[in-house]
Amino acid sequence: MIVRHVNEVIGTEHEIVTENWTSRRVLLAGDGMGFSFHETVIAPGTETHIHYQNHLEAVWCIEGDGEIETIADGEKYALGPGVVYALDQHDEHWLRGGRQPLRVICVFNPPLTGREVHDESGVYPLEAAH
Ligand code: 9YT
Repeated sequence: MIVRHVNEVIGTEHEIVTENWTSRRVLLAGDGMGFSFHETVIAPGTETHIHYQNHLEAVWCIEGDGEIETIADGEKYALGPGVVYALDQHDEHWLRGGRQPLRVICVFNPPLTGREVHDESGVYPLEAAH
């Protein structure tokens, strides 16, 4: 069994800090679960273009606020505690931080290896170097 605390990830190579978000990747491909499991905090007032062409992602919002806009149809959805969204169609979207930091728990399939950051098209490569 694997038992970890998010504090073990903070400050390590498995905490990815960007201008728009911080991702603490607690379970990764190397753990052999078939998915990766992260805590992500979206910074207030930010806007990130995301298009996970190689991955499925489900997101559970825990605290804070924000918004997601699907680019194909321009639909906007308010994000806050209890909202869950799943990018089952590899949906290209804008992810926007609100007034407060938006803390979410995310699952990726296939699992991330640890160091992925969006490229200029909002994509994570299928396999990133460790
Ligand atoms: C919700 C979302 O996709 N945020 C971007 C970062 C991502 N969750 C990650 O790499 O953990």
